[in-house]
Amino acid sequence: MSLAALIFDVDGTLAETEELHRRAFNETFEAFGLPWCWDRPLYRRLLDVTGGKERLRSFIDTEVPPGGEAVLDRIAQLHAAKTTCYAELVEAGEAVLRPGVGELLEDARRSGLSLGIATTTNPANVDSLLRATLGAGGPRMFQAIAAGDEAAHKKPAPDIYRLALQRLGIEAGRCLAFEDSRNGLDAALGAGLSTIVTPSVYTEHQDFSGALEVRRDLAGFRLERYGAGQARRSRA
Ligand code: XBP
Ligand code: MG
Repeated sequence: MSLAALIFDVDGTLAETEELHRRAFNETFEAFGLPWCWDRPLYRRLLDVTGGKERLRSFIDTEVPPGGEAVLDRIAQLHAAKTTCYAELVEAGEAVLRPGVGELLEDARRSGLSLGIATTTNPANVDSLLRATLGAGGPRMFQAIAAGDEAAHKKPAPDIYRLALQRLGIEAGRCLAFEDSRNGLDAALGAGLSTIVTPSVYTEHQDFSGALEVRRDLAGFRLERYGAGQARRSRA
């Protein structure tokens, strides 16, 4: 069956953004007067929980940090402040597309494929990243964007990918997913999607059994190998 759409995860896949998220969390903790600082080893562990709000709650429950109890009923407020901080970092040009991503998006557009996004991060973060890396028209390159709390259950649940498929109006068998993490791979597989994995700095240690292919990055990725040409021919 010919390939009709590509669906991309965002954090770690389009760009190595988790370092910016970690910085945004730490700057927000400081702004809220919290004596917390997530270093890289701790953040790697915390990333097992997807969703910034859920990650914060899990940190408080499992690490029992000073002042944690008092934050539990202000998590949404703290997370909103973190999102603003993250947007400032992205808009300052701190995020760049990973190798091959820009070229693949352009190749997909030329091949007549639809483009989708299925991410745990919130819609505001998607918008700021796409504008910062692809220009003002970046968000419009994607026919379907499914993000954050739009899904009842976050990755590894398949909900966000099912929502992206529904918005694209294309069956899973004609799509290819791109992910960087085990949670993301499980979400995409759960939605019936063949998945290409490009591990990121925070996920390179993970097991990606079940992936169609695991590759260092998307440089030199050839759509023809996955049936894009058939899509082009079928549109001829
Ligand atoms: C990665 C996530 C997100 C980000 C932080 O999303 O799990 O929670 O770490 O963003 P994905 P928020 O890999 O699915 O793109 O604070 O907005 O959740
Ligand atoms: Mg990711």
